[in-house]
Amino acid sequence: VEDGYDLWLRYRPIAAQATPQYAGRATSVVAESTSPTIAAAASELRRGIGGMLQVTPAADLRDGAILIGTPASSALIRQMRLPLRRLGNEGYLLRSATLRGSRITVVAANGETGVLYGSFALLRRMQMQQSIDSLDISETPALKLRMLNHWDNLDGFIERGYSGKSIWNWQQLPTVDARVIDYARANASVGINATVLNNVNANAQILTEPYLLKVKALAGAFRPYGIKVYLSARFSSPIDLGHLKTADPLDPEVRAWWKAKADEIYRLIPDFGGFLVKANSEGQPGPQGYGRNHADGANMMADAVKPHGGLIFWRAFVYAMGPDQDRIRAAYDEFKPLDGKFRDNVIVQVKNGPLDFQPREPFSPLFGAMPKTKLALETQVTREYLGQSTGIAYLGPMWSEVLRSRTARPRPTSDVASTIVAIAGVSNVGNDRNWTGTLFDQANWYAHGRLAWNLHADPAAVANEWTRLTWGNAPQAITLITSLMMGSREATVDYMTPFGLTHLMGTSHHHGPAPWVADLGTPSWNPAYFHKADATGIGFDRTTAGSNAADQYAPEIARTFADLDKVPDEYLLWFHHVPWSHRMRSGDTLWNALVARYDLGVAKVGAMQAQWSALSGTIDPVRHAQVAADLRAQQQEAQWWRDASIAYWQSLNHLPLPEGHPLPA
Ligand code: GCW
Repeated sequence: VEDGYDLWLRYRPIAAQATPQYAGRATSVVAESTSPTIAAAASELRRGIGGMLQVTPAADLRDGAILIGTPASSALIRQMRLPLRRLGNEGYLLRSATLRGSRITVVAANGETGVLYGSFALLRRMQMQQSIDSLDISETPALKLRMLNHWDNLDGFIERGYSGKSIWNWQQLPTVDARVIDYARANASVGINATVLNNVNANAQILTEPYLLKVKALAGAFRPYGIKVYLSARFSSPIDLGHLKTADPLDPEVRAWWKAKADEIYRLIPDFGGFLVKANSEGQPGPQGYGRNHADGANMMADAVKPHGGLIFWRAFVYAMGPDQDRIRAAYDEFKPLDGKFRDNVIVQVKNGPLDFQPREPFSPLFGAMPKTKLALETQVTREYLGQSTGIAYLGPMWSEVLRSRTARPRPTSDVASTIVAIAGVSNVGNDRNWTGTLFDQANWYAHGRLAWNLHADPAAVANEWTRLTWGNAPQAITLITSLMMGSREATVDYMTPFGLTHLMGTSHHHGPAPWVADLGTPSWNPAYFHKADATGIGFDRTTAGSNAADQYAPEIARTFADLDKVPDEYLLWFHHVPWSHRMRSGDTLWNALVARYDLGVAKVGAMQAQWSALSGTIDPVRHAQVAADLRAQQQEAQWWRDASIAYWQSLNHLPLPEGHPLPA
């Protein structure tokens, strides 16, 4: 049944007419080691080849064999003297060769995880029906840390999860179920090598022994797949777990408590990754409660895990909750002065934009501004602010836009990609049969991994790849689905928050429009705080005349953003407050352009529906119908956003609808 469980690892039989190129290929899988990772690689190859070619591969060296391994654990590989030196621990080499008279394919690496990654890469080629003759391919990951962050609570609820409940079955653990292994396979297939199991709004209980024993079981299940386990730690754990009266990071007892806790964890899980911490953010406890700063807190925990090689991911998601400050300035204002103050095993984790995972934000000015600090880019794979489980929004283009954004510092040519050591994506995985709620949300999990592996990957190429793995290789389907995906995120921007508008979603659940909300107790949660619209104009002035947040960027970038003549249209209302009559570069007034942009967003979703309809008959009916239903919901949602937004703006500006705008249905 096509229920989506297999994700992009479907390994369906390759149609007879496409099989000849694999005749005499993949006849055998040869592994000279039985280590868990090599065994996982060999078993994946057998499974994939069995599925696609409908044969059971042998295990000996023969014509058409696939030989996998590392020089350390395979004499055959060692003897081939392959050029592996530059490939690090996780890179791999795929090469066609002749060994002892047999024509074979070699999957070789320095580290066993590299062999696993190479095996997935070889399978991917076959899934895409590409030739596996004359191979000479080597790849290495751009970043060492390619992570998922689960916002899973211990009771199974997932904060901002739209695909069921947590796949961590805390009742059943430490017995590990098959799904956990399939999760690890999926991650390894796209190179994800770290996972934080629990919500950053953390429950201290995760650090108690009963839970740690369960965490140990998960770590054991993931280890063969090259995935390290991390935990979100609540800063007040020493108090919450009933041991101390304070969590002051400079208190010797507190420091000793964390050290002992780290020692306990590492006794159970010697390769434990470390902690992720949300501190002094949205009510979470943190060092500021004791008059200390973020570096004091992070360093104290870093010292505890340091002897074990552990890391601390310390989030920079902090903001003013009051009316007078510009909320988006906060992370930079607090963290920039701390550059150089963090231990070398601290990584400051910065959301892609200065606000909060909106459909479009400019990149966070912290990227490039803390050259003496390790930074991680945090993205949200789950679509909290982009429609959640409605319709399609492929986020590859968004992440790529961020990664390619020029920071112009520390070097003139720096971009965001060049300023980070890790990427962490807030996971969209839940226990829905298809893992991610909608089938197309699987693409976001996939793209997260592929872009973390190759920061400069073309998101269209990633979409193309995922499409072929997920929907098959029919040329018409590949073209249509890829193009549908590539336009889908921009469509959400157009119908939700065009021209730099932001944070207009419904209170707390963040689904659907609510630009009229202005009375929340926390001022910087109000949509009205962000759009600042009234009878005369709209937008947030972040130039020197306003909050001056533009000035947090490198001078050259700041000048562009702060200059009304230079700011890109997509950031206009993010940086400027302008009259409704403001002339856009197109010559239109802002009001007319805004209405047209909402219409465009709605039209784009209509076009996506038409593209999808054209595929009926090409795609299995069950999955086709599911996506068609998703897109119908998105059509309604797009109209809802457009009509509600326009009506609300009109209630302020009393301007007539421009000609050509369809009246609300
Ligand atoms: O986007 C906001 C979410 C919160 C989340 C917070 C964060 C985990 O609405 O649900 O809390 O960001 O990133 O800490």
